[in-house]
Amino acid sequence: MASAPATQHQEYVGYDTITQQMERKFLKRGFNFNVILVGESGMGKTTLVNSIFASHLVNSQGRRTAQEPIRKTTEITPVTQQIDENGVKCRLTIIDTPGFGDQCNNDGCWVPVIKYIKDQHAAYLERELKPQRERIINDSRVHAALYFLNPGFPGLRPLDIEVLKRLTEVTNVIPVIAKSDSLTTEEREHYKKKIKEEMGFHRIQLYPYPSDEDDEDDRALNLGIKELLPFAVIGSEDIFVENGRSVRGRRHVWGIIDVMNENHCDFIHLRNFILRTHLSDLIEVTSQRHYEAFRTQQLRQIKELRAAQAAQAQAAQSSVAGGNPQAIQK
Ligand SMILES: Nc1nc2c(ncn2[C@@H]2O[C@H](COP(=O)(O)OP(=O)(O)O)[C@@H](O)[C@H]2O)c(=O)[nH]1
Ligand SMILES: [Mg+2]
Repeated sequence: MASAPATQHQEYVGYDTITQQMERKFLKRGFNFNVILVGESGMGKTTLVNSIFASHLVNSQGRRTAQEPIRKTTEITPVTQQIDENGVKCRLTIIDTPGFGDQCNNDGCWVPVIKYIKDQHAAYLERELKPQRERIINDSRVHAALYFLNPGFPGLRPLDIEVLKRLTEVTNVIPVIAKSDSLTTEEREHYKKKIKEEMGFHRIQLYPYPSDEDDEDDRALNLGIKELLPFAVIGSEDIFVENGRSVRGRRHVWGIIDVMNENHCDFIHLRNFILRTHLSDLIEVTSQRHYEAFRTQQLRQIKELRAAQAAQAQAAQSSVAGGNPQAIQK
């Protein structure tokens, strides 16, 4: 009777350390994260970003007191800062855009924003196609767009629909209801429901997108996020001490709204979503979905242009040859 084969002894070879090796490389290299802010001026864009990245930002630009004049962003302004958390270096670029809907005629007010996003894709493609390309291409591609909805209007305005349709084609859009402290709980829920329905009706495709790579946990997480959208947020750059506890909030005559309290608003969910659960995915999806679509379209156009030029050159050559019988005999 043949004896059973001895169980094979597996020697530890150590390839499981690849995650640590990658982590070391990543720590040294750091990463870029680029967020664009889109919405009307005075909607709390600057305040929200400063609230999200809190103490990490050196020069916060929001208004701190009611006396400060409102600063108007008249052109697209990217501001990059290197921030560091536990040795992980992030080159964070916040791209502020001129307020939407501020003009009597808002036709085409989204054009510079879309152009900016496409320009970053074009710059990346150009560097990628260089014969001697850099080992690590500086990534200025926009990884997320925070879209600020006005709390004074219950639903999507035609301008929002127009902008969101175009914006979702080029980047990961995260809609937020700005200054949601101005809404009652019922209004907030009604507003959210209505916006979700209208987004569905207009086929506005929001991030996160379903992926074949998603497992059960990813699906559950993304479903939870979709339920929350649009995030009803409150921003503040002020810290108060209440019952011996530091609170980031807004002081009103009746008390302090705690920005971090999930019973008050979705701020903490938005922050966790962007930074703790989906940061790497936002970067990856930008590259694999939005940039890839741009790249395919550009390369196809270049190919078509070259084919047209070649056909033109050939036609010109044969017409020259046609006019000169000697040329044919040769
Ligand atoms: N009530 C309320 N006011 C806010 C909120 N966020 C910002 N603000 C105030 O709105 C004003 C404009 O904010 P700012 O961040 O400069 O708006 P931006 O023009 O969109 O960048 C400032 O006075 C802020 O203090 C918020 O969530 N709720
Ligand atoms: Mg601002």
